[in-house]
Amino acid sequence: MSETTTQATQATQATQHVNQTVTDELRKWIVEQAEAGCRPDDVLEAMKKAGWDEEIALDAMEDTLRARLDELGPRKGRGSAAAAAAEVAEQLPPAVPVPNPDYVESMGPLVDVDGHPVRVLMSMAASPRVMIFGGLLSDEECDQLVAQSQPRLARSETVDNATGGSEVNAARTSDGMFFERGETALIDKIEKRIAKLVNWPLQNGEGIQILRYRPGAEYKPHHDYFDPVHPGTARILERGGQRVGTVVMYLNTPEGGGATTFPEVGLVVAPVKGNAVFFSYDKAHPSTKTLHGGAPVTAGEKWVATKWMREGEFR
Ligand code: PD2
Ligand code: ZN
Repeated sequence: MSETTTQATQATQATQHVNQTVTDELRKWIVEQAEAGCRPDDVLEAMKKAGWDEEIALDAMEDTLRARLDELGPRKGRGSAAAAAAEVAEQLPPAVPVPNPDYVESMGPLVDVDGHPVRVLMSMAASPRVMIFGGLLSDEECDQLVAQSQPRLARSETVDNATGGSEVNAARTSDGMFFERGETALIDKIEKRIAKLVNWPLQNGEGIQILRYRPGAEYKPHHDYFDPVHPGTARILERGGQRVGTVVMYLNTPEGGGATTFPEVGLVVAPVKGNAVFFSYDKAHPSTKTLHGGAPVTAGEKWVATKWMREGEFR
């Protein structure tokens, strides 16, 4: 371990907070490390060793060093803090094109998607990019999706990071199934509607997944993109590259609980039959702030249909 890393470890331990609150003391220490020429990777490692969550540590470094750069101004900002901040920024994967609905406020709240009216209930431009749609699916379409999927439900699996296969996971206590793309006339119609709404090729969509949550079931916060550091990811990316967008459609209105939450930004989306939440992520990185989860269902059942979109053709 280099000398700067040792210093970093000691200093981070001194400023550690079990509740992961980024204090002024920690920000001061991050700036000191950068200005002493400590590499951002070493600072991050030291913070992780001291018990900081990686995502919180990365965010704290980025925010602190960007703020320091602004404080120093354009000319003075060419010192070591600037270099360190640039290095943090450069470690981010490049941004890629993402699905994006054609919507501006001046259009009014109703968007016509091939004759099907969809209501824009909320639009957040970035960090995270999120839109909430009312009436993306009709009540009959929701009921049909539930009926068609029910006989094929099995305990949900999530991606096994080591192999790229799938495994049953305690973080996801729902039952689910996948439709093939275009498997039924209804699926085809809904997929075409989504492709048009979010301006993304039909061929880039994975097959729609249906999930049923019973009381107590939840989907703990996660990112929908595949983490590039996991060994199984390369295999998954062979089929169309990264995921770049998600549409979660609510097929019923649960009696209690079941909201879709974005805990980093305090956003809670109420599950309402026929409505949907859309979000996109232009890099496979927590800086997109797309960490999201399905809160526990407290009464009744919750049914959703999820459409994930890839960078390229999914086959
Ligand atoms: O059911 C949900 O609310 C939910 C939450 C988080 C679904 C997904 N993620 C998903 O299907 O990716
Ligand atoms: Zn998700």
